[in-house]
Amino acid sequence: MVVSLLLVMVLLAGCTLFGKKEGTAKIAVKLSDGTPILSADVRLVEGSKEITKGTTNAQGIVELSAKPGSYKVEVKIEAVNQLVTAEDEVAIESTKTTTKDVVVQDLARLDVDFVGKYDVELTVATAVLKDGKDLEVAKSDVSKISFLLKPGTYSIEASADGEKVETFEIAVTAGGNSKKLSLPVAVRTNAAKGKMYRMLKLPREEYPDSGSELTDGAIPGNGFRADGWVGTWGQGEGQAQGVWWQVLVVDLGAEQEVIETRLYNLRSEDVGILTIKGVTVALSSDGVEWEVFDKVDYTFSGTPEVHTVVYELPEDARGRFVAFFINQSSNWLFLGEIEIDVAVGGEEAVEGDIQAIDLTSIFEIEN
Ligand SMILES: [Ca+2]
Repeated sequence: MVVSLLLVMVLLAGCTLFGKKEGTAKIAVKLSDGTPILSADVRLVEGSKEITKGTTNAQGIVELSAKPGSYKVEVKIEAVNQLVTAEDEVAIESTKTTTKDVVVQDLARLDVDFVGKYDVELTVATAVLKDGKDLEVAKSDVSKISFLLKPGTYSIEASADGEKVETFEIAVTAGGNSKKLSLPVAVRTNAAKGKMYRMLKLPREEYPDSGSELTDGAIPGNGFRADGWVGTWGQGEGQAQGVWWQVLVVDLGAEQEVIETRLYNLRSEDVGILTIKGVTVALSSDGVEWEVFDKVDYTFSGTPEVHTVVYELPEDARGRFVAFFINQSSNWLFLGEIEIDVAVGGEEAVEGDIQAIDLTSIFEIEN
């Protein structure tokens, strides 16, 4: 008992007499303009012996503890295509935190943000950094990229949808460099979902519309008895024998850049339900003035029952109301869903009322 108590006293005394308590070096690794350097490896070295090490955090800071004394600070940074090093010194005092900035000269950080049409953040399929010589660093599926590199002139080749490749020349100076690179690519969304629509020829009793079947986001299954098919008859007043059609209009709620429409329709040949023969699309911002685009014929291939009739609008076509003139192959038209892709970020508020639209006047209907 006495012996162990003595031992404790000796140990306590030893601490204060022979070993001083540790202190901390708070080391900030920066570029010449103060931009923090993340993920830099930092070592405290005494003579040639490594005492402790760490990696800088998102603020470019690492805290290293060691006994009081003077140390060499060694910094290693993985830059593009090369390892960059820097050295400095720090004096650590017992129980204190010493702040030390290590500034790395002649190094740059390049932060790139990709945006598409309407400044919407874009994920590029590939971004390739080049320096005009042998350097080539590719990154895939990114919306933001960051490089640590030597100051100089670089180029970035970006492709967003596989087809559109743009090359940007970038002058990079020592310190932080932020660039926003804009690609002529729209981010798409189906704006018809949940929206109101009207059709000229109302659904038949047997295949009714709850009022939202065509924009509820659900595509019905095969067979005319499957849930969600809205059946209308193409026959109507004033029509020539053997010509069947329907007029439909969707209210997107705001003016949009319309890229593509898709009409899901049923072909069940044995019961006389055939695919759409052709579609004409018209756009309007107020529901009164219409821009009518060219008719697109649909030729079905294969045997699937559910067909998708795709209509691509010319570039920069805009409207709040999207009208369809549907040429049918037979008297029956079974529609299950309407999708209208618009460019995200391009909406603009406009006045209009879908109920006030005269559905018979949009297209020059041949009687
Ligand atoms: Ca549906």
